[in-house]
Amino acid sequence: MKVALITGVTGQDGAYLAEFLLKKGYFVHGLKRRSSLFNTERIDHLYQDQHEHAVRFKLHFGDLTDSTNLIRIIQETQPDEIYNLAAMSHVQVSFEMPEYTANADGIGTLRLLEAVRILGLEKKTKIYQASTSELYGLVQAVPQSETTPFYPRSPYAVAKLYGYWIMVNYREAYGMFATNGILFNHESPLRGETFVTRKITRAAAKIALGLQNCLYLGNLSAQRDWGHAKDYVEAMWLILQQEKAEDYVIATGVTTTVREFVKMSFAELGIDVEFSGKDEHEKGVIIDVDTDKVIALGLNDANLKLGTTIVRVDPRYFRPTEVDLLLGDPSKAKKQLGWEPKYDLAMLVEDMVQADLLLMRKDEYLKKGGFNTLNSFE
Ligand code: NDP
Ligand code: GDR
Repeated sequence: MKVALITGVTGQDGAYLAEFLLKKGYFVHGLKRRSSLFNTERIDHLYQDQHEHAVRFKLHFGDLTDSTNLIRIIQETQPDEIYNLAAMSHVQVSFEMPEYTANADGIGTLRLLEAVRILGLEKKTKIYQASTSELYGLVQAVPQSETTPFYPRSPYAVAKLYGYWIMVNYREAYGMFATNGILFNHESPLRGETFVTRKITRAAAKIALGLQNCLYLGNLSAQRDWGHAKDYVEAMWLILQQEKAEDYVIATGVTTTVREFVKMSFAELGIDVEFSGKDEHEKGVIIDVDTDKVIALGLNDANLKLGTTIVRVDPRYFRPTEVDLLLGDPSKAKKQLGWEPKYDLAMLVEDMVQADLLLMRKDEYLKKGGFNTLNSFE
């Protein structure tokens, strides 16, 4: 039985990848951080009590900032494949926590590679590094491929740049099977709530149900190449099944603005919106711009009126340095890995909006039933 170790198993990709590998018959070990509240919501359905079952899924407490812990876990688990998905993954937050981000996302990758080397597993263990389209940053050329130069635009991207190159270096220096998947944005109903797509689909569902009035966003003109996380975890696995360790761009080859994603999300709920046309991207100025207005109603007409402003821009969400345009060229992955995404953007939006609608219907039900979900210790 093949053995995999996934760092970041409690995150969006970790959850989909764990499920994918379990279905393929792997024994899956996951690294999870200690937290004061349960943080395994995304993988609870995969977990079985080891007192009652012969399990193939085990969790280990650990952290990418702790070398000795990583060495011990790798020694105990002797993985054939390591998927390094753990990271402080929020670009805007990395401006607030640059040192921690460098430590976890940059040096953390080095710690894993060194742990494998110290344990003499260089020839046994294949390693996948979660590299990112954020490496391209300031646009040099589009579409972005494996040969496009990098120009990172955030502490997150700079840390990931270190992670990328240390993988290449260990591959060349020690002959390790060390690979980078340069993945463009990928989303799902499991996406963290503060990334823009999930923020939009959650808010759209709430607004449609009358549970929220307005959605505040930053730069609506940013363009992203959005795919579905389910498709992207398959690519991670394919990358490690190759004869030779190489780096691959994983993307859809289609780019879309945040503004368009807003419109598609509301349209999924039967709500047509139009953009006011005002210039909302004015850095450093407090503006309250009417952007997307309801022009036609759908789902529940009682909750919305024609002409209501449902999206406003808040400069708080503008980034000190922005990545304006990402558009990937996945030709190499399609040709060499035989990778083909099953979801397009419309299917992704539908999946996310419908999942959030279901979630928000629970809140609506509680509200109608007279329950107050706010807690107090007094
Ligand atoms: P998430 O933010 O959903 O998950 C990140 C995971 O890393 C979580 O399990 C988190 O734990 C864990 N983690 C954070 N810091 C540490 C640490 N110091 N030690 C151990 N674990 C830690 O990210 P995604 O699933 O979306 O992304 C997976 C990886 O792919 C990340 O490395 C990300 O940077 C990269 N990536 C993501 C893309 C995307 O569009 N989703 C695109 C390209 C790259 P906890 O649950 O406790 O917070
Ligand atoms: P990104 O994703 O920075 O591309 O990083 P995010 O969804 O955070 O931002 C995408 C774009 O939307 C703009 N935006 C907003 N973003 C957020 N989060 N919140 C807002 O309110 C908002 N309004 C507009 C942003 O400015 C940006 O241009 C993600 C992460 O998963 C990384 O870990 C990964 O490496 C890259 O994708 C590829």
